[in-house]
Amino acid sequence: MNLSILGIPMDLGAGRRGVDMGPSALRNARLAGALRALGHHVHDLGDVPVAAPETADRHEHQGLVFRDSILSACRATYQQLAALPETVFPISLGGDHSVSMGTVAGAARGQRTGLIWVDAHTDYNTPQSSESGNIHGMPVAHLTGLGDPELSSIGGAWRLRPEDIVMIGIRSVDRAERELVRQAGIKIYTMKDVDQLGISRIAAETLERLSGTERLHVSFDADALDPSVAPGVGTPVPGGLSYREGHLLMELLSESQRVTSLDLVEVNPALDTRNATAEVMVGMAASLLGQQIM
Ligand code: HAR
Ligand code: MN
Ligand code: MN
Ligand code: MN
Repeated sequence: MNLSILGIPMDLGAGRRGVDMGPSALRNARLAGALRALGHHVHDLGDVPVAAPETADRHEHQGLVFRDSILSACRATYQQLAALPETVFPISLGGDHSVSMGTVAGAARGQRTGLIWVDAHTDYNTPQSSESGNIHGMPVAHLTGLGDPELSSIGGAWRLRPEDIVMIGIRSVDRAERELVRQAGIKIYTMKDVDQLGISRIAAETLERLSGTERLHVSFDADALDPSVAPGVGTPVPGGLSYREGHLLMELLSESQRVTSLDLVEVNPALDTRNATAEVMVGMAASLLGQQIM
């Protein structure tokens, strides 16, 4: 496959600084080399320009922290990805999870797209429901058209349908956010579901549910994994996916040959131990893109 890597070194959407170093950490963990070893042609597009928090205008546009700078970076991300040929598989490197307002819309290329959101959090807050004002808790709501009108139209008139979203690994949802997710009808597999059903069944059900979509995007937030596996994240939540559960999910999605784009987000080297979290995430990408045990 032709893979294109795009970095979005942005931490403006998160409450803690440091995820802007995520793209460097993932490249240093030999992302491109690991994917080339699987036979892919890998092209690195470099990084999207992002304002630094020290110079960006923090002013809270209707409670949205750093909204204008995040909008600019997500628009630039969208434009780069939307311009790629349809046969190219984009891998976007965050950055905090607000980057996905640009990556999912761009990777969709205007087509009906299924979204597999692997995360401890549902990231379905609106500006009204958010308790923090941090935009990384809001990207999915905006992709479905809720919230700030400009953040929700980064991909023009394109929208993600709530019935085309599946979330896996969930274990931290704000009170008002829970109501929004329920109302939208998004399919959620909490960690309780992972424990009870197992990843194998969840992967099969997910693929079945999203069988009507033209494209399939995996957005992998490092905090979906248990903090013992992925310590370098800004909002760790105990009780996450094990190393093998993460890999098995990626292996089963890979076997389907239906996935068309990927995000690796929320890797925070400032909170990490010897780049372990970036290395684990590179392994997840390799499993999604064909690495096999035998
Ligand atoms: N729900 C909280 C908020 O909206 C926490 C946001 C989640 N943080 C992330 N994204 N790392 O998944 O502020
Ligand atoms: Mn090339
Ligand atoms: Mn997230
Ligand atoms: Mn998260």
